[in-house]
Amino acid sequence: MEHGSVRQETVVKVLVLGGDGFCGWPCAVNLADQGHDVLIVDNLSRRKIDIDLEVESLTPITSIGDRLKAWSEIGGTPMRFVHMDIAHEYQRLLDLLLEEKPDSVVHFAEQRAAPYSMKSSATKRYTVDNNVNGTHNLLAAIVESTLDIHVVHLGTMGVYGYGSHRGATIPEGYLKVEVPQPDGSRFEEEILHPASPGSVYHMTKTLDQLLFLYYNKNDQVRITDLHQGIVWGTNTEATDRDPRLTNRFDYDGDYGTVLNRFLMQAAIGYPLTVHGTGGQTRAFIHIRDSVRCVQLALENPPVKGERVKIFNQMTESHQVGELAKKVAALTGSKVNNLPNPRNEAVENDLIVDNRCFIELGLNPTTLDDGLLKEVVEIATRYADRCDRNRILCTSAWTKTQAQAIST
Ligand code: NAD
Ligand code: USQ
Repeated sequence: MEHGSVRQETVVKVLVLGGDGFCGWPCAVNLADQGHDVLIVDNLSRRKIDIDLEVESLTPITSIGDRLKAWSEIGGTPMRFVHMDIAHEYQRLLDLLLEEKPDSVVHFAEQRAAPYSMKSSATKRYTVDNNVNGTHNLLAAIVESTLDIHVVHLGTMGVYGYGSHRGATIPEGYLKVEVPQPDGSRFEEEILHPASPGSVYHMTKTLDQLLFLYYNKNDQVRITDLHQGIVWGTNTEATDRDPRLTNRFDYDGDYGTVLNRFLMQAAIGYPLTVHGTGGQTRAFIHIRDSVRCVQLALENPPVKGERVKIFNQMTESHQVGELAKKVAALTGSKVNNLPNPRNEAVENDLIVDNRCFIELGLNPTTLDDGLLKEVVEIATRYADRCDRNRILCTSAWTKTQAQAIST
């Protein structure tokens, strides 16, 4: 087998919704690399938002057409592409399902940046409309098609919230609770973990969860919801095979996520932008592991009638301030504690149960394995493409934060 990849014995047909994005593209490439029949569905809205925000991926990315051509030219199992807005083209989505009869759909197609979702009423409304409609259209279309399609959805660790969990371990989606009765008796129940979103974007993911719960209960739609942490890194072994396959690297104040931003900032000698004290603890996962987890989820679908499977898709937790210190120690960068544009807890604990993926064989890439390599190979190579004016986060959660960051 080329490049040492292992092909699955059964070829499955997979639609990858949002397959031109940061997580979706390497995931689609990986599935094609396993020999699966991959059809990418994307409305290219992420590329259009870059144009609106006047920013570009730090890495130069080619068009979706060139990406697919390059993949075929280097001998990859060809992938197809359909330009479609899943939130607003219901009939086309239904027709596509009926025509293609996929075994599975991986759903990445949402507006995923918390700061962008908090930028203005327009971006709040866009995020809710796009994400909730997109997910609902998919579920309604699956039911209308009468096909038994497994949905793998990319959710977020942020549905659990980042307040204090008082040292408790966050379970994989469901929480066992004891309900006290007036007569003093108690009964036990397993419920969806209470939602506590920290942005309009995160709120849409909590709404997605209810849509899944309902369609699973009412129509037995088979669903795996992956509660993913912050993804860092850029390429996978497969997207590294040709420069035209390179993945995007967002570093700007709206779409850049914290660790990749710190790595890029270190590469250009910009003081690391820690919001507040840096006491916020978050969950992280490398893009290589994210891709592998999606594959594992596809290979281990729930059976008909099983409740929604929820996996915590993360490999390690870190405090933002500690991460900055780690990157600074490796690179000699300065750390800058800035007023926080977000309305979030100054400090929180985060202990996460991620047994499901570990038991399925995930062998995590830790920060210590890949961090320096990432700084040197990507951020430094493309440092001259960075627009320093786009680094600071300017989307404020409320007027209070807007005032604080403007002074
Ligand atoms: P991204 O913005 O890079 O990719 C999303 C893709 O979906 C884009 O290509 C976009 O054009 C497409 N899209 C959006 N709305 C669409 C619509 N209505 N119809 C068709 N296509 C549409 O984001 P990403 O970082 O790849 O994230 C993918 C998913 O993973 C998101 O749902 C996100 O919430 C989740 N996630 C991401 C991270 C992370 O750190 N990047 C972490 C946890 C979860
Ligand atoms: N932060 C800084 N400095 C920065 C950028 C961010 O201190 O320059 C802080 C933020 O204030 C926040 C934390 O770092 O406390 C994480 O911010 P982020 O932008 O890296 O991550 P977030 O907004 O939570 O969103 C990202 C993805 C989203 C995904 C989520 C997973 O954009 O799609 O759902 O990570 S999670 O965080 O687990 O909810």
